[in-house]
Amino acid sequence: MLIKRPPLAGVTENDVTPKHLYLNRRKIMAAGGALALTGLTSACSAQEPAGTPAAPRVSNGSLDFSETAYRVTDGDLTPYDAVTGYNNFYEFGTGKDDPARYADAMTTDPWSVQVDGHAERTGTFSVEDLVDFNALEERIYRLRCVEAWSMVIPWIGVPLSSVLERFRPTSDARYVAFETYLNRSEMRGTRFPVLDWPYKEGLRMDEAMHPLTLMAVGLYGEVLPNQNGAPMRLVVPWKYGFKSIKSISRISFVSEQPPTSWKQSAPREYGFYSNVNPNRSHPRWSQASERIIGAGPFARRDTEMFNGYDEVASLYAGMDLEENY
Ligand SMILES: Nc1nc2c(c(=O)[nH]1)N[C@H]1C(S)=C(S)[C@@H](COP(=O)(O)O)O[C@H]1N2
Ligand SMILES: [Mo]
Repeated sequence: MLIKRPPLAGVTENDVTPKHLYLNRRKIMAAGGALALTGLTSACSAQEPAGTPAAPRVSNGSLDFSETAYRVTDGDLTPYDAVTGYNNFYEFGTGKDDPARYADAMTTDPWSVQVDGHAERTGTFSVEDLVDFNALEERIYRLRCVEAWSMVIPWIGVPLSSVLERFRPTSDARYVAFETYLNRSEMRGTRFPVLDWPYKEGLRMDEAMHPLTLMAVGLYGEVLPNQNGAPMRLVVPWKYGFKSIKSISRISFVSEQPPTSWKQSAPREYGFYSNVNPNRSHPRWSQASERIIGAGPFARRDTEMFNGYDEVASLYAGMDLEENY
């Protein structure tokens, strides 16, 4: 199916000729407020095999993402307004529109990330220390929420492996744990004990280093809106959305499987792995199909194993994924 890239507000397709995104330190600004409509549409008109992405071409400080879409997902892109208006970010409330309404209160600049544990380099780092802004890629990934809905989003980021390698993790680092920033005055949802704050997530090291795993800093050609996890968040496309932790402020290299917020709060419902699996129902609902957000009230699709990203299957060879949910 064709990937259609909807124009951003106030921009018609005719206005859009340049295929360039201009980067200005942490600001990702699309040229003229618009994106590579024509370029990306043709680049993504067919299902393409996953592979090593071409490096974005850089000229005069501008990046051309038109040929770098790493993995083309079938289905239309979710409209920008749904991507940024229908969110889970419980630190700002449990309603889907709470993050869009309240996340602006979060200070994202300056931002510091504590890196600790089994690595040769540890300490406190800025976003620029972690992410090479000259190596950004655009990747169109489907994000499948455990609540049985999904969105297809053009993310901008770098492979998480390129972030983690900077710290030279040692052989004792078998897992990597992440924490979200916590500021109770900026995050009104954290006044309630919905989860054990700060929000915590984790990956096995091989999952973290897998080339599909992204550290995202933008979407739709823009810097990440706060409600989507500014200034940087994970996107782990073969796992339920809650593994894709937002607004990361701590990264720890650890030897044991780390505690994760959803598993802690309801271990029978949410496991550490949380791979998208249509064959294993959530105790309270089926995972066999999903609602397509932004495509009308009745739009649904069948859920695919690993959310369709089959290339990760070998990570779980020999594991019982009903046990290790
Ligand atoms: N810190 C934090 N990260 C989070 C969440 C959250 O509540 N807090 N929700 C998760 C869930 S359940 C989903 S489905 C995705 C939603 O990402 P999106 O709002 O950018 O689509 O973020 C995940 N990351
Ligand atoms: Mo979710």
